[in-house]
Amino acid sequence: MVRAFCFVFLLIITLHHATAQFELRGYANYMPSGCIMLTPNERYAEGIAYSSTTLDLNSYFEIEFDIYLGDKDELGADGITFVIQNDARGFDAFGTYGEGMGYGRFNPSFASGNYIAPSIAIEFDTYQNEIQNDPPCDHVAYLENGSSYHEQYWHNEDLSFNLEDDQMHNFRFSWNPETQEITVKLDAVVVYQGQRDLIQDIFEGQTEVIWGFTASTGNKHNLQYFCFRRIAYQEKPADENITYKANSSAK
Ligand SMILES: [Ca+2]
Ligand SMILES: [Ca+2]
Repeated sequence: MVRAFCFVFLLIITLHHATAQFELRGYANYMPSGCIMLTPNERYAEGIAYSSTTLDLNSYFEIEFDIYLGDKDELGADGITFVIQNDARGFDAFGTYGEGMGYGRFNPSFASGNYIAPSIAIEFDTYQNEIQNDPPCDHVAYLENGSSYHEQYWHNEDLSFNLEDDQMHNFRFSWNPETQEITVKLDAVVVYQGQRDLIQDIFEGQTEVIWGFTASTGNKHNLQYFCFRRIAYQEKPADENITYKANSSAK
């Protein structure tokens, strides 16, 4: 049993600190602080930053970063998305500006317009677009395949909920390949939890995927940026782990 416990310790999650490299597109740019600006405080801007290292969906991971969505509430827009994608355009994949937040389209039924797919995304939406079923306040929602429309959203049951408060907000996204569960936390509160077979139902069997952030502004605008904090990554359990489970149950 001692040996088994040692093996479990060897599986301790590997931490990668804030050294990730990003592919930048559009208005995205490094800031003196080391954070990455996605949009300046300007009209009709769009910026995208993808990690140059892909993720393996067979592995457990948790990604943590801080996001800044601006300091103008009524006059601010549009928000940031965290995206995981396998779009044929790779690091050049982008969506529509304005309410698309650089990820989706103005209307999911439109045949035209840029969007990122196959993909999933978490949006931090700071501007109400009724056609996307946005509530009148800022909110978080889970999106798929380049559609910005969402049936459900989280706004802390507060119709004055505001993310454009000139503060950093901590965001964590985790994926558990065993249970196929996605968990999203904003400022340590669970704001989304869902079960989805990402490999089969979204990425058509592909397990190596690109991840990063998109953002845009429209007629209204804010400075928007993110600061990468951490990836916790655990490789797929090896065969020895199965042996350990068998030993454990036989004791
Ligand atoms: Ca707001
Ligand atoms: Ca919106």
